[in-house]
Amino acid sequence: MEIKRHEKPVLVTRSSLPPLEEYVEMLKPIWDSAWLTNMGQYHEEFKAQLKQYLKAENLELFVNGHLALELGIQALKLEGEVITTPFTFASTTHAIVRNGLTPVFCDINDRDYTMDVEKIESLITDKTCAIAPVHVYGNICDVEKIQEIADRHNLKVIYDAAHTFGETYDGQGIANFGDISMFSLHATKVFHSIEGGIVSFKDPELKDLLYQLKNFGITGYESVEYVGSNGKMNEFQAAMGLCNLRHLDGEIAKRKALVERYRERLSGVPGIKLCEENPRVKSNYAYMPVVFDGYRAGRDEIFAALAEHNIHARKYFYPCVNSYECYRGEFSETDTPVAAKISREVLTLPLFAELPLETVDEICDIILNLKK
Ligand code: T4K
Repeated sequence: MEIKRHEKPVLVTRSSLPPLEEYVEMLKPIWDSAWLTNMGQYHEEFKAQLKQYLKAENLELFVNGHLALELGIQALKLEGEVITTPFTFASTTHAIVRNGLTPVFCDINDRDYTMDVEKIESLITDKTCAIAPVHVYGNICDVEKIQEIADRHNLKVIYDAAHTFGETYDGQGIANFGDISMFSLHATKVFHSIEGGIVSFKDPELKDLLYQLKNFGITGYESVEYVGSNGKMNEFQAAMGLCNLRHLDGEIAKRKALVERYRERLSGVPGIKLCEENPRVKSNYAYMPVVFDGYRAGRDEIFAALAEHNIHARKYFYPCVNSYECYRGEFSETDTPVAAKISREVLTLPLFAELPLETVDEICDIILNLKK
């Protein structure tokens, strides 16, 4: 049967929104108090609820995920080299570089595309101060091995946990691993506050510093002790986060059903690789990455075939960070061959709570019916 072109574009994701009335109701107290930002009532309430949901003792809120990561790294007061992954969004590396630190790229494994822990130690030098892995697509890194290496070499561990809101590992909130973890609450994420970010941290002493760094480094009415930034989450964001949190479990359940359908249809097909599932992880079903390795059509052909039907997958994450224009001459993707290969073969398929199951079937049909 011929698959019709969609009239409206099917995009890689679509922000979940609460019922409009629910959000409008939340806005009334903001109007009454005229307190719009700078750590208002919703900010505090949101923080308290997030601690519960994430099963995390220590966390701070930020205006977006990137600034959260940048300021989280600043709070650790590091110098030197940070071992990180090139298979990520621009933010991870930029946050390192904007802190005056030097990224050192470690390759990824080809099972779940997180940092290859067997390759970390050979990259450690006397300048290394931290390891900054990414739980990419919500796939949890080998947190035990990474911590063991960090402990042995006295290094900090900074997780870019942008994709992992609400996930657990052996029942433990993922926020509890490493020295800090950053969660993105961007509109495109499983859970969002329009824009937003969280830093969870192990050392409770970081609490005041993180709070001050997101508020220009101000430490009192007449004192500014740090060169901080403006990273404050406003009340409209916090209100959106509070509303969305009420609906989150239902949203994740819908995503789960869609991912299961994708997996049912695409797994076991020669040339198509899906991420290995980790039974220790409770997933949030953030992304649907598919790798085409030796399939009868290449990644770019599949991308184009879907686009002909007005279905727009994305090439997250292509190109690798170590081949960006802004880092040209400094790094090379030939140093991380697995990341370079996967980034040329991966496509993230549309996935969002309101995506109809029939569209998942159409996407799979388009992929599976492609002629050579
Ligand atoms: N670390 C990692 C590993 C990350 O992936 C990210 C962000 C960060 C750090 C930094 O966190 P934030 O500072 O962003 O909190 C998107 C997101 O903007 C970005 O948050 C995300 N990663 C990245 C993977 O994806 P783009 O440039 O692809 O976004 P865009 O505008 O093309 O949107 C993608 C699709 O989302 C659209 O086709 C439709 C849908 N969409 C988009 C927006 C803006 C909506 O449904 N609603 C919206 O409001 O980066």
